[in-house]
Amino acid sequence: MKVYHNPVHAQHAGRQEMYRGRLVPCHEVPDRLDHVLAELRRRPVGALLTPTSPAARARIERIHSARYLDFLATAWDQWVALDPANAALDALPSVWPVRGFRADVLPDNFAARMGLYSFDAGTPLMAGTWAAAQAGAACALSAADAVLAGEACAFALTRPPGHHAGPDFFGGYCFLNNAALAAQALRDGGLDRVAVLDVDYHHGNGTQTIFYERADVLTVSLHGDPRTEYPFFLGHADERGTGPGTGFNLNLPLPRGTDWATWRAALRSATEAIRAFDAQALVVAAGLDTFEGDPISGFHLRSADYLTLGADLAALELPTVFTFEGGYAVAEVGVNAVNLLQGFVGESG
Ligand code: Q9C
Ligand code: ZN
Repeated sequence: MKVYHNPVHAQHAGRQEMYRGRLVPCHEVPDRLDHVLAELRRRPVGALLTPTSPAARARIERIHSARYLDFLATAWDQWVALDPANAALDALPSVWPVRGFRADVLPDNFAARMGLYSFDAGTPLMAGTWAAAQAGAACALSAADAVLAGEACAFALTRPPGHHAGPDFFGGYCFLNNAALAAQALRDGGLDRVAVLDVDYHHGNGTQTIFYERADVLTVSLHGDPRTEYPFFLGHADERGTGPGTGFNLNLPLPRGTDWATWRAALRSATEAIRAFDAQALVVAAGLDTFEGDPISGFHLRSADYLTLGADLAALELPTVFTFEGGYAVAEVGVNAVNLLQGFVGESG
């Protein structure tokens, strides 16, 4: 296994997110990735690498719109231009175009543009966000390229995470959709059918939206039921895809409190769908926030369960790219992530 880690991830370090009327400390912190790196140095599963080249804009545009990327690239400068004192603050959106508003007219106002390109007030943007997100995309693309070159599996160890980010929006701590970038890179590298399996606690709404009308990328997500769990407005079982994509999205929502036995039974439905699709490669959006100790989630998986999960995924016998998504029990996220990878590679390491 090749592990591509993001050397500039810590340039994205949000201070606060909006929660129940207050600004509270961010859950998605640089320490998360550092714990995974530290555990990988203790228990190596393969070579620790950094991407050899930056992510080409053309490869990112396979997933994200040009106007969204232009916005992300300039957002920090626009924020500071409003007031030089803003340089000491994170930018957070506070106004959104809901049903009936127009999304086609690009507003001059910066707050309006933040809202146009986002869906929550929990995802701060700061000076280093764009650099970190781009380097993360490079990790995802390098991991896909390694698999295309014959590697059995590769891990994109990056933050900010990606699975909530859509074609032209950020949210859920995500800016660029690393799993979607990897899946598209596998398609562009010549594979006809790619499956994305999202095991993060939260529904992978960005990935679902990106591929919703397509039959060449099967998207499957196991997650907390959106009736009660973030991101609330997508992730129901009746969302099966549309147009040519009909039948190529599978959501497996589970109630808060779900334990490993029930979760694993749903995983079996997911892997059966991936087999039936006859996928040629797999992208796993590897969130570790299904852990019993996660501070913002409600499933009860234990650290040892990630070893079994890794082995269950390996049983698909597909070339596999993992992307690092959620997981906010910071002290345990390293052990849990490396258990997943160790379970996947097995005794052979
Ligand atoms: N107080 C990922 O796991 N906020 N994103 C929930 C917590 C949003 C999670 C409220 C959670 C986003 C990649
Ligand atoms: Zn999550």
